[in-house]
Amino acid sequence: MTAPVRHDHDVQPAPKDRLLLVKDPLAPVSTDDLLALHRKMMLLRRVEELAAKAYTQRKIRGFCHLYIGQESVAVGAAAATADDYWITSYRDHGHAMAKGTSPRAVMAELFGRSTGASGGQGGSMHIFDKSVRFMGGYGIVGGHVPLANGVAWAARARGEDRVCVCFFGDGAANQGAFFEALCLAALYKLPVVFICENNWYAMGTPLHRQSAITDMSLRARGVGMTREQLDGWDVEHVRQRVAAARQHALSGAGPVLLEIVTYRYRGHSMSDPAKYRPKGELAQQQKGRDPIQLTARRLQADHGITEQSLAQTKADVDAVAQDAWDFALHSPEPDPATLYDHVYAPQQTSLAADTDLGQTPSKNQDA
Ligand SMILES: Cc1ncc(C[n+]2csc(CCOP(=O)(O)OP(=O)(O)O)c2C)c(N)n1
Ligand SMILES: [Mg+2]
Repeated sequence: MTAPVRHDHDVQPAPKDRLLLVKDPLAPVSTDDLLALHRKMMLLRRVEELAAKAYTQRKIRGFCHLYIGQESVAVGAAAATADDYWITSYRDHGHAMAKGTSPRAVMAELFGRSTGASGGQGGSMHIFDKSVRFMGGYGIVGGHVPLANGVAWAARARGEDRVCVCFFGDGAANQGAFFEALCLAALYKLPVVFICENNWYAMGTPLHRQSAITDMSLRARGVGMTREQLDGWDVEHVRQRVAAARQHALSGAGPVLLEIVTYRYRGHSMSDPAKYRPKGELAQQQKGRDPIQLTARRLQADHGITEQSLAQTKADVDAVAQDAWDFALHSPEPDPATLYDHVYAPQQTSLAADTDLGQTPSKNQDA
């Protein structure tokens, strides 16, 4: 008996819910590794506390979105994807440092100095560091999600054993480009790990007022993508589940959407006093679920680390952050002659030389 012919217009059953089944692929974290994760989270926080101070002193201008409270997500993810590509939104200082960009290069970028990661021409929202495969922060909500597909496509085409990790917010998961990118990524089984950092708010709008469903990982279901929702306050747990998602995506089984639930302590940006939060919500989060406190308690209880040693780590981190401030402050501003650099790609690329691209369009092409 031959199989029934399937016509494209036949009604198909809804895609099955594909949950991420890969078990924790990494060995449990050692004391040294946990100390390193703890230190990195503290560094992200301290650099951003200084950035907030610099902003109020008008040393940093323009937009400035802080990542304070969410550190366990980027730091845990970095421990599982050290050699992979990353791309993110405007809330990018923590991501860049977690991926390996130096605090000096981040702070100098915030100060608009030529020694910054993007030569001082990007600022807070546009840190970029190819040397650590950090493919940038982007200001258009959801706009970078399709770019993640391109990065992953290129990595696969070159035969690299790498995924693209794409971070975005709960608000971005309601944007059109996000849906289109998810659809194509699933269709082409691209090696992307999409990470929705659900920090409960998009600017001042709480999640339940942006979306009829509040489990954002369900966005994967309609396109047949594998998904998982997890709490993001425990850096060790984030590390394990991002490693699982990476393994799945690299196996050829297709991309994964991880929704990692977290919380931001500051306003949306430096100009937002965050008056929309219910009373007591922030204090409750800081007291019960702070990722840095959680790791500190674990280091003491399960790894025999003393309070004195943790205090020393804090002093070391404070010094590194202060050094970044001093470096930024004493760095030169970009040369005005470079103002228009990097706005457009150079016209004469090898591609342009081989094709019609880059040639002046004829009158007919103009029409
Ligand atoms: C296409 C687009 N629409 C609106 C904005 C204005 N805007 C900037 S951030 C933001 C909220 C995004 O929230 P979310 O995705 O949850 O990220 P979070 O800021 O919480 O990290 C909005 C609406 C924008 N930058 N781009
Ligand atoms: Mg949000």
